[in-house]
Amino acid sequence: MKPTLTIRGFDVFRGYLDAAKQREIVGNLRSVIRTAPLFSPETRWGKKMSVQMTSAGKYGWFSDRRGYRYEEHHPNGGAWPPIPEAILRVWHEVSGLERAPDCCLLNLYRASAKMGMHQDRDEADFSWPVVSISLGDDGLFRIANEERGGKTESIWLQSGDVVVMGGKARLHHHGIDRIRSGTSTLLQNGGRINLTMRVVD
Ligand code: MD3
Ligand code: FE
Repeated sequence: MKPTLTIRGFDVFRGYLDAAKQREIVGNLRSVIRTAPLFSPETRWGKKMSVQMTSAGKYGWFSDRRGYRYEEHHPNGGAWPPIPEAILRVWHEVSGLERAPDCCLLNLYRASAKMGMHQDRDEADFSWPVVSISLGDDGLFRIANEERGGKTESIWLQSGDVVVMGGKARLHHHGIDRIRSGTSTLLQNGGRINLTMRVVD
């Protein structure tokens, strides 16, 4: 399948998930959150992130003053729930990989939440792609370079969009500048959910 557009090596599949599929996935996520409640991680500098998170899969992403890492347990001590089938299907379809991801990280952005520019480098092998699914309100996604600084490009990600970050793009800096509230009715309380599937080991 061909991406709608490619921006700095990121393949964007616009409207990949129709409304019914998006609702199915949101239903699955409600059960994930019941088992593994959302929390706001602390950065290395002890500041609470504005994004709320949880995970599904063998590993979940976690952060506190000790640093960024993957953990086999939720901060409440329980195992992370399995990654829902409908989400795994998207990974296999767009990546073409047989191997399943080890982690599905769920980021919830309420109206004023954002995510600063960063690289994802807590995984062991950067040759595996990362696949992202956007649900709910539009989010302004900013893409920079592998090196710090330099020119950036932005695109609005909408509910149902899927993005594949592989190859050289895997180590590009990126972030979410802002959320456009009220652009989607998918989530009862508004906001934006982003799912990222990763191979961790
Ligand atoms: C490029 N999430 O969870 S998704 C993240 O919308 C993250 O919540 C953003 O950055 C969000 O780490 C952006 C797009 C994305 C995700 C992972 C990447 C881009 C990526 C990993 C490597 C390179
Ligand atoms: Fe990231």
